[in-house]
Amino acid sequence: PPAFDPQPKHWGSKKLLKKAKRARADNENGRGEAEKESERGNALSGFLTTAVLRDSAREKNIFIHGKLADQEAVVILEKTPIREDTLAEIFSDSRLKLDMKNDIYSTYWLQAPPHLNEIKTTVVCPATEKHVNKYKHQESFLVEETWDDYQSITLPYIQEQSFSVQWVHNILEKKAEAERIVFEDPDPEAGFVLLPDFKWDQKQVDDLYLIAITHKKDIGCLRDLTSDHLPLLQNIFQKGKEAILQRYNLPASKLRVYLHYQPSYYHLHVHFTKLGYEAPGCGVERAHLLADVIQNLQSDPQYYKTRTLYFPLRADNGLLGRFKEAGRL
Ligand code: GTA
Repeated sequence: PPAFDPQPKHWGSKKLLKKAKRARADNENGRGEAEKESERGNALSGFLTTAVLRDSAREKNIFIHGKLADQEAVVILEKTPIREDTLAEIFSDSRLKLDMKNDIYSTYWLQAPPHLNEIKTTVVCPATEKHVNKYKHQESFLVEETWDDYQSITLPYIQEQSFSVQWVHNILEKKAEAERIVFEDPDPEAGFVLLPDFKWDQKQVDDLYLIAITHKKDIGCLRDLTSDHLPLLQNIFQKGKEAILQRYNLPASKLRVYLHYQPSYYHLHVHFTKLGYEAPGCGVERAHLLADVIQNLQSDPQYYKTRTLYFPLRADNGLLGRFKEAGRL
């Protein structure tokens, strides 16, 4: 396969490029901020660990709750995949310490050059209790939600309790991540912004993960969709796939394109991940293929306002408590 080039080859429009350049210059949350941050030194040096929320030897990550300058914070540390294009440098420029040798078998500790040994680090600060709970390892329960349940239990809960979507508005208004945008259709009705998900380090396409965020701000989730939204959904599907082919050389047959129900953030967005990469939340109990959503709405304009939907909730999710109180679990 061709070498993966993380530099943008294609932008949605010249206007977007100009806008992004402007944003880069004065953006408080975007790249400007990233540069200022690295000049300031290690912002995590004062981080005090309160508890390990979860860790996985197989996934090579750890989710930590702690305090950063007296504010609650969650820090996620994750080892990144070893890229084929770095192998030559790893073999030639590393230090190698023998661990053990037995007949034809030997193991070593290889100390790679620092730039090939980085840990992807995600910081949520200030973090709410809901963030802390979200990242804890917890038992899950499958919930069965009728349209009536949605209206009487789920909707009131998400109106009171859902995560802020300020980060989404920052992206749409080019106040953050403007330089990361891969494609934009600026149409206010059918338009969207396509950019790398913050779980993806963009260093290899094997775990490609982008999200398409709608310009329309009044669609929260699957339950709000009717056939009126077909032009929007078809536009995201078509142009999202085209942009990914052009930028990452990955055809539609290699993509898993889906929506989450329930999502964490109630502003409509579509996940584009590489087929074969087991992204968190890509299982059948949470992911709804965009192709299926489109067909369901074509055959019944009110499909998502009539069907019972199933989704998993973690043990201390407040919505699970509401379903229990209502005798629905
Ligand atoms: N570009 O600021 C952002 C941003 N935020 C705040 C969230 N996202 C962002 N993307 C950009 N900039 O895929 C992304 C999320 C997610 C999507 C929202 O927006 O990464 P959703 O509404 O359906 O919510 O999608 P979802 O999937 O529950 O959210 P999330 O955060 O991905 O959590 C699901 C599970 O993924 C977590 O429980 C955890 O198991 C795992 N996870 C989350 N973050 C990480 C991480 N950094 N590293 C490894 N695993 C993670």
